[in-house]
Amino acid sequence: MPATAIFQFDKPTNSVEALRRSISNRLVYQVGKDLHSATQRDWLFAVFHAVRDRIMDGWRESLTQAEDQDAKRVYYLSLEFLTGRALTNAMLATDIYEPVKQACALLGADFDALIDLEPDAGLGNGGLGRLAACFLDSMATLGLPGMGYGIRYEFGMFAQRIEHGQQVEEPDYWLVNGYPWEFMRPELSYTIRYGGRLVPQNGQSLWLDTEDVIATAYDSGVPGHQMRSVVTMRLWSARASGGVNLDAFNRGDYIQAVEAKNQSENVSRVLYPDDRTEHGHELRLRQEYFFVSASLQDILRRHLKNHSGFEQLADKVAIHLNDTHPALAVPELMRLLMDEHQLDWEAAWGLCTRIFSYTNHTLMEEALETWPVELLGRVLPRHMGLIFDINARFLAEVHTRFPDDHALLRRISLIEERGVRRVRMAHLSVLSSHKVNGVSALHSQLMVDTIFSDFVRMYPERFCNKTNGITPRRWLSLANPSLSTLIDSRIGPDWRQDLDQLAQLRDLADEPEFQNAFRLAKQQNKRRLTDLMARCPGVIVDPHSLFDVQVKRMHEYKRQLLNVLHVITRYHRILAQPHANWVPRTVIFAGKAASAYYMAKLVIRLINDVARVINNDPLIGSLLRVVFIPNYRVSLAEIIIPAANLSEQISTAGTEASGTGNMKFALNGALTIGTWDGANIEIAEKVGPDNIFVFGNRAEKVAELRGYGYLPRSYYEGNFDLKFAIDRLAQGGFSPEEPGRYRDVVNVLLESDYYQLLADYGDYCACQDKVDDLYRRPGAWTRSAILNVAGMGPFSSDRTIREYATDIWGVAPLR
Ligand code: T68
Repeated sequence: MPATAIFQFDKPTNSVEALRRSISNRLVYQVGKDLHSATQRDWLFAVFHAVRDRIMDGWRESLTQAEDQDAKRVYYLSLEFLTGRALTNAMLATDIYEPVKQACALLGADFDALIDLEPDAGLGNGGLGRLAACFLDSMATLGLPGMGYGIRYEFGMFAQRIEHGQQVEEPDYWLVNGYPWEFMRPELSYTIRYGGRLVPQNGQSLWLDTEDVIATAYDSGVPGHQMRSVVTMRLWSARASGGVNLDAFNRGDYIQAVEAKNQSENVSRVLYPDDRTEHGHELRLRQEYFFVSASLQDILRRHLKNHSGFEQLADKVAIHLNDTHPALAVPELMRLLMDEHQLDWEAAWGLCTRIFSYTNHTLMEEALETWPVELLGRVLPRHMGLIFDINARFLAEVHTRFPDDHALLRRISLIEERGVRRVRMAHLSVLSSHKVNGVSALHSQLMVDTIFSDFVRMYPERFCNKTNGITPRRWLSLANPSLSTLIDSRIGPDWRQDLDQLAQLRDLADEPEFQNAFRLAKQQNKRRLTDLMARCPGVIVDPHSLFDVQVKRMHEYKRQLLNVLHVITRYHRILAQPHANWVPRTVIFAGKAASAYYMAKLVIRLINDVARVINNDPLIGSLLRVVFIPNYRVSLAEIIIPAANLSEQISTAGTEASGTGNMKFALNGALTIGTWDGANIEIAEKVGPDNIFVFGNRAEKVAELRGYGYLPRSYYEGNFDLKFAIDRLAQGGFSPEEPGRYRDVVNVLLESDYYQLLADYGDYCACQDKVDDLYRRPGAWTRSAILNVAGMGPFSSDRTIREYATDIWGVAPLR
């Protein structure tokens, strides 16, 4: 009998009864418990396994199809995947949410409680990492052959506690109880080499005496909507290559024997929690090379399984660099092709420039990655040599095309020569990629006008825009069941995979019945958040007040401080005219600050101090409340965002590359108050200028002010409310126990104010008054909110990924 006939198994089905049996079986045979001994977490794991079983057939099928069709695949290389929780998303994708819930009820397991026990996979800092997670969801939903490659950090983004108003970081040991969603693949292990020395031999370079670390694959399945396909997210974990040091062990020094092992396993230990400025750390460099090398070895192995050489590599493989963090993939592919597979330079480089593409996520000088030549040369000597070779050939080409422009050579070189010599990773990425994209129309334009203008002269056809998007499955269907059910009742459920269908809601925007139902859904979400805030941080708010929300990383350019200045002004105005017709507001903040980012941490403290003063002022009553919700993360965003009335997107124009939170809020029926920045601009175009509150200087004006000498004091002197707010801060009005606590905040505002808060303050406050005016007219407000939802079709990450697939990667959906 053929093996395939012997190999039979029971495909799981999705009835409540089948699920009840699966969960019971998994509890007994996988978790090792029974009805009487099971803890809440045991139930969670049993459910996890039962649900995972139900994506396996689809997952295998996706892999088999890609292989059978010899399809071109895209590999998305990202140092961050901020996926959050997996279970509810998977139940929705497989259409078993309700049956699982019922099965749990039959078994006496508390469904809501166990769902809430799942830790977030917080393997990212913010927008960039969350974008990668949305992209995998969309790839799966579109049926695109591809994978995500990253690092399986043992510690994800730190957990944030607020103690006496200040941020305290705690390690996020999310794997401590195991992670039942993943599969360890020990057979997929690769050696990653560091250090050592180069020995020239027959025109080749031998890389000898390296310190080695083993990378082992852990796979998670990302199921697409209705299981169209399942995409693999393959994360690498580090293991010491030599086990324990036997010499030391035999000398009886056990601790020293395991020390080296611990050292090399550090490479996948922890996510760097600084999303901008953390450069020059050797461990970070090792992390970047670690996952890039493992991924490339894996990609070439897969290719050679079905192809005899590399002639077709660029027709079968597209590799995307999510920012420059994986840019070492370029010299690593060169090394693998030349040193391990004996291709010559031209062949290897030709393949690179057809295979790689690169997304830039920021124009900020301090966020552009560079590595000291000394460090790179020590940790990765072969790669440093290859980068020099790439650069030499490149500069020769530049010189040929622009023979008289010596300044150009210095500006465009892969090596920054001023001061300590450093490798410019963005230049390496642009040079090696056939496409380079920004993440919103404005950002892509600024990108070609500023940081890459020299490269545009050389390779104009490379540059393009791909405006970001978000997955409607997680950010509407999962996060906002109330609104999703309402939408389903009017236009059916297919918007989940075709978000443009939301445009049909435009016809309902004036219908009183729909408006009422829409308001009711929002009110349910506001109650959910009100309850959460009552538990933590323990602030009672009026669920009918206007929920004004700013949640995102704490950063000076995102200007949470501008929001605070408005809050202070509002507070003073209410005190001055307590009986005016105020719209009650709850101003909500959440977000983490990098642990070494002094200003960002000080703003967190200020928010908490301001909250304490205002929330305890009996003269204010419920007209104004300020809440800082600790430990912002994906699962918290899923509760906060659907409850918002107003979305704060107030970065200095020209600084926020795109923003994706802005899209999540609008999709959930919040109105935006925002600057003419990033994707706010495109949102305004799609929802209509009457349905968004735009304020502040535009990017050209910001640059102009910076150029002519910006004088923050002139705004301070010229605006009574602003002066009053800043003076109160300076006098310790919100920190009477330590009047000088916010001296640095005041100094930054008055002396430099790089992000021009004071220039935008007046317009911002005026715009906030317009917000109040509209909120006083519930019909008009709700109409605008509905039109926001209706206009969000283009911001589905399905649209974004379709564009990447066609314009950049050249991959097509599986048949
Ligand atoms: C964000 N960038 C952009 N960076 O700020 C945001 N950086 O406008 C955009 O919407 C988003 O990317 C997606 O394109 C980041 O989130 C990082 O997280 C980061 C992490 C490590 C190092 C540098």
